[in-house]
Amino acid sequence: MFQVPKSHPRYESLVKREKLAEGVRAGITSFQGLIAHGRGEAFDYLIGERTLPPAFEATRTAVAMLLLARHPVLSVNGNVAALVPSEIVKLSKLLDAPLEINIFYRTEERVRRIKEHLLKHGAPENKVLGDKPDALIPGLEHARAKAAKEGIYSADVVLTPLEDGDRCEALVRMGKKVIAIDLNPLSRTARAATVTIVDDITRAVNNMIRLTTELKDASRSELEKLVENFDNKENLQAMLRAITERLVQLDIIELD
Ligand code: PTJ
Repeated sequence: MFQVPKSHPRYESLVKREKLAEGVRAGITSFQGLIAHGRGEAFDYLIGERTLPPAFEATRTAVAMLLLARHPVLSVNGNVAALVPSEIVKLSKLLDAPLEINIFYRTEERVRRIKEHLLKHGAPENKVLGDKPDALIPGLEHARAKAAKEGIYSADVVLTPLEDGDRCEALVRMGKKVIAIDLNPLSRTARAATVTIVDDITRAVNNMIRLTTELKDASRSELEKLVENFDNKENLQAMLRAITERLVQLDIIELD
């Protein structure tokens, strides 16, 4: 792996790129995953590479929803496995929610490698699903339809980081609550999800770990209140406003 000097002003961003490049070399991440990350980076530049208040509010709501869930499942793709393997395993343990490998550019070899990678990062074998799919999500014509009956297929709440809009919409049609993590507030996924966290996956998952620890002893009614008071459309609008206000303050654009 290329050693990024710690003193580099874009150290964190360059380390993420290295993790993804290493993910491709290890057969975990798809080549297309690099392009998807580049799109995310562009939005993160506009956001200011930090968690903005509406994103934090969405994260808190997402955690409340996961804590209230009967059967929560965390979906893992090639980018998630490369960028936040130990963090996603930690979150899965804190929430007692299984991980399910679900990838768009599916090959059985890549599924196997992602599974090995998650096990290496401490996931218990029986908490990693997706290598033996036995159900199909209705309405999808690509490999992301493949699901585990005891996993995403029967889940009531699904965390889907870096998702494509198709499956997000299909899961919502099945009556599930879908939590997306997507730096692009304009994406189809962001619009279709029940809760969209417009934040970088690394920051979002770390915030989720912290908030799960904070909220795990809260009463059901407190958690329900957090969920009821949240409106995804309003939150996305607040994110777009926050981005625009930031750019105006930087004197990059002028609004009439
Ligand atoms: O491993 P696979 O085969 O499942 O492939 C994974 C990718 C990401 C390639 C696949 O799901 C895909 O093509 O996704 P899309 O449709 O490009 O959507 C990815 C979304 O994630 C885009 O809207 C990006 O802006 C966003 N994104 C990219 N990097 C990050 C991100 N969001 C949060 N954190 C990031 N680091």
